Amino acid sequence: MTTSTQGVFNIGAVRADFPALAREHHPGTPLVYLDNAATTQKPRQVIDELDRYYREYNANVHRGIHLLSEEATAAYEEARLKVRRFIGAASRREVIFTRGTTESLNLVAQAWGRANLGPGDVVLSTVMEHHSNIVPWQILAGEKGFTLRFLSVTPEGKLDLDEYQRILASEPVKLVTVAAVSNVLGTVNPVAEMARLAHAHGALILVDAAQAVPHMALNVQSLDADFLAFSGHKMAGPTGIGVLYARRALLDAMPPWMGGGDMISRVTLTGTTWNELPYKFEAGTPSIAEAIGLGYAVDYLTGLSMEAVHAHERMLTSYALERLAEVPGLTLYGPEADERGAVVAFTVQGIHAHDVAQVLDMHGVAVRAGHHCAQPLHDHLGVAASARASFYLYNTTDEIDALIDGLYAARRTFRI
Ligand code: 7TS
Repeated sequence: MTTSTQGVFNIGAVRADFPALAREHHPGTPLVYLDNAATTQKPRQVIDELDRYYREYNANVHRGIHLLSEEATAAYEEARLKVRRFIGAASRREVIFTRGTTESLNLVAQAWGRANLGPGDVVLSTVMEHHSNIVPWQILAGEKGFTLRFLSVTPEGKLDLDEYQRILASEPVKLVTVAAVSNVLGTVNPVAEMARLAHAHGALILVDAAQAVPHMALNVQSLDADFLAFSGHKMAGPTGIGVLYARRALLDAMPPWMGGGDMISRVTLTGTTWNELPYKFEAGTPSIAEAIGLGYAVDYLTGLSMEAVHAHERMLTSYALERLAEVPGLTLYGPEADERGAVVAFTVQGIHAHDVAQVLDMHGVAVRAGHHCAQPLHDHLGVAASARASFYLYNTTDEIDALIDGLYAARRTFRI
């Protein structure tokens, strides 16, 4: 494993921050972790703070007047401020902590969608979405009677902006909901341009940034997003914590989704008034340790700089695309390196994607195989499953070489 400086930061020092990367995969085989689109590993800075929280200041937030509760509340709210700065939100009140992208998307559907969508309205999504940006809309469309439409994907794995403009110009689109980066094709969608066009036609835009916020500098105001969702666990943070960013005016007008503790101002047996933002949307005891951990992940990423993270991942992705193209019988999905994030999905002729992943696993290389929660996209591609390698800031070109060696081994195993 290389420990030399690679890309724009010291990769050896970065790798040393992630304890899991030092473990063996199987006895005697180093771990090559290339399943970062599913979840990333965590640096000791995050792990240590989770540990410290439970050892030293574990308490519920926004409730007690005792010292521990004050410390926990301060740390939880400090994490919100870190996230606010990281995504460039105008106010901390626009940063709502959820359990993850899935919950954030469901929150928009159930709170904003339920109050604003009905027969005659169109919600415009895309064929390349993760199920979590399709199913909540299908559930709601069944109840509220609006139409759910999907933009198609070109042979290069991109959205067709002409089709987008045609639909916006001719149909009563109220909401566009689109992934900033596809978790299968890796396509970086032109969400700023899509936001501009949506607004020009009186529609709002919801950006699923689960595969974007962890990998590139992103600013919700320059993007002009109305709603934006992401998960902590895909950006070196803990599981069980995510974010919904939304414009304040939208949040003010939206009814709450879940009812319970902390989201109320005054409850009587005949009625209830809501707490101020963002608490109106944070019912119940939140993921306190996880939010604090996310704040430390944000510090970690900021310390490296998102520009450096992005540059490193672009270098890895270009190298991976180049090397994968050498493998006989391999089909790559998605656009060229300069138009994609750090995700590479592929199939190998004559070998099922699960078998590819299994042979790679025997060689210590962790990738995901299957439909990656994007079945409509796989239907569109005409394959039931693909194998997927996805990179993060700690991966190296040596690890991509290990992936390629594993693929040649798979070809030998299956005598192809
Ligand atoms: N949207 C996109 C684009 C995603 O990639 C994922 C998770 C989600 C939403 C849902 O995020 P969650 O944190 O709420 O689960 N994607 C993947 C994946 O590609 N492999 O495992 C999870």
